Amino acid sequence: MAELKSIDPAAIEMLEVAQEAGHETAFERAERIKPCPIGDEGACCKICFMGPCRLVGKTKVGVCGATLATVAARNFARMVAGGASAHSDHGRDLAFTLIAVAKGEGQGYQIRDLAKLHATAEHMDIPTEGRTKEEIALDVGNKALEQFGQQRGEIIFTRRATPKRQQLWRELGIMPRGVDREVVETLHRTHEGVDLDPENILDHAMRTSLADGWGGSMIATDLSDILFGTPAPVQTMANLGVLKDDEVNLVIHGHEPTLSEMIVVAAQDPELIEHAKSVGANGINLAGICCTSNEILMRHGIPPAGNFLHQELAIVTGAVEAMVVDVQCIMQALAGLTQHYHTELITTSPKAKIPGATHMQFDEHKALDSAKELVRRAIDNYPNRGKTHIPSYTGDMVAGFSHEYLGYMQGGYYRGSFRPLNDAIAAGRIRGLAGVVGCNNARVPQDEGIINTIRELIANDVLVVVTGCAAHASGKFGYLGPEMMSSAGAGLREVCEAIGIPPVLHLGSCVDNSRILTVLTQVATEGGIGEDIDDIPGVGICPEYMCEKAIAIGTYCVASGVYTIFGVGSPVAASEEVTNLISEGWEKKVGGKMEFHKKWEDIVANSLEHIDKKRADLGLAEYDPDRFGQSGDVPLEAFFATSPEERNLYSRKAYVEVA
Ligand code: XCC
Repeated sequence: MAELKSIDPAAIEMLEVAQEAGHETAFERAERIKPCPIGDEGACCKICFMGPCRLVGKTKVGVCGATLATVAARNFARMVAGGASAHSDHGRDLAFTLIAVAKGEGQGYQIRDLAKLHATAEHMDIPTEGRTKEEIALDVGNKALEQFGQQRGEIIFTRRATPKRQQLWRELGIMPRGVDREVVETLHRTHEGVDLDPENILDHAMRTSLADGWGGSMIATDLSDILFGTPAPVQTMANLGVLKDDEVNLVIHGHEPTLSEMIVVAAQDPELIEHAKSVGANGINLAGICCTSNEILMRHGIPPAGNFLHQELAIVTGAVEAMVVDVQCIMQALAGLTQHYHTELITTSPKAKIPGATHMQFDEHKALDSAKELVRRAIDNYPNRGKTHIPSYTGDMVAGFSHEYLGYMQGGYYRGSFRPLNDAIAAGRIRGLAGVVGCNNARVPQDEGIINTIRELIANDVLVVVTGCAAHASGKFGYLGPEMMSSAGAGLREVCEAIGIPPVLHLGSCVDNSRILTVLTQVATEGGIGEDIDDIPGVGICPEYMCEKAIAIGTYCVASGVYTIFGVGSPVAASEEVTNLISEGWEKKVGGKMEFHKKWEDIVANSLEHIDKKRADLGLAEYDPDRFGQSGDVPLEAFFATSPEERNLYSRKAYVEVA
């Protein structure tokens, strides 16, 4: 019954292959292991050893007297802290890398985007006049590091939010002070017998999430752009069909761009390519899974082999010589599964080892050497390859829409603005905006919620931005290609044609959800559709969430003013009080609210209703699907007829101008 597990034909095909071979994947395990009905809804407290207390039936409080609302709120806050830690630790590592590069100790790396370095320095009050890029980068790296350990004051990038929003955070006492401080305080408050007021716990969850979105994640995005280049449109393909039968396939999986960037360089090394040929392969083929994939996709057009639930399926093709992983979203099952294939699973982070995998620790000071070693290892494994089965599915896609590029597309490098977008929203050509982000979850059919939601939204003239595994899903189904223009509503289509963008824009990895915060703030400050994020006719959607990071992202979106809807089910469903606190309660406080709707139809309906309500609140023209006709021309085709160099004009130009 593979059909019910995924709507992706490549996944269905590979599940059958796995079944025939007698190998179990997450899809089957999810069927076999039913979720614990108590923990599932947030009603289990295992914070102390008088428990675990299960607050069901007649049991209204735990041994210590903790109520269901307190327990559910604590569980929720701990998820936020877990997610915020993951994103932020990633940001911290990039700060260390930037510092190493500034000191000339980062082998193989360089500062790629000077414009972004200068812009970031400016945001941090770091002088740039008459200083070398290394001097500036060292200060930026150190300032970024300070944000983690800072004990008082405000995380520096929160000043990128609208003045109104900053003021609100201060008044509510949820302005984040330092990344590590907020996370530690969450763990303290939710320790046995500390903060027992659900509302107070949840307020601090917002503060912690803001330290992620406007802190750790934003630092990760900015420093990655400085080091590896700010993305601009790239064309490629997505899905398991990008694996090659006659080449060495190296799949990079996880989240951090540091090592993968170097692997991209190493894979082009003529000596290594020669070596690949010497073992009988036609070349070296890189592909990605999860967000490491998004990082090298956005900047180099390296094709994604798929999203979260594709990691095991990639191994089952028998065509992967090495799967190199760093941190986050890596299933332990890979270790067992690779035992049945020639694939070598290689862990690279001291923070993330897997029993049964080969560990080759990555050192950013010897990055290129480490990367070459990994590529060589994959090549050496090619002769061990047995029977392969690569499904032939791929989707054509465009990625690489940084917020800088969006500004550029709407007015050029010097006059980049969000005016055209705001005008289109005000006029009703674009009904509203939606971010569709996040994971796959083996408890729901893979990609079903993501794809159906996006399809309905663009048909209803909602411009969609995507990140993370939702972006991979979009790519696999061709939703990121120019052809999708024809599936958009007439008004949206007109705008996309005029600006030259597809109706679904890939903004990057999960930490790059910080780009969405920046875009929304720019839209709000541009004027014409309100003055803060919660005025904008827009929604955030995570149809198939599975991890704590998604909850952290959702919470910082809400605290920034976004109506945020999750699919799958609610982790606080057991407590009506908490359910209300994070929806109506948070809406009263911060203008955004969090809801969970299992069916994608309900997600779409609630999104459109909210967008129309915001339009009405702003006094904008009522949305009318028939007002705008189809113009018939497709300038995007002209866009794709240009050379990749021309399309990368912005990055190149920025580099040249500032240098
Ligand atoms: Fe992981 Fe970022 Fe979720 Fe995909 S989307 S399953 S977090 S890779 Ni963020």
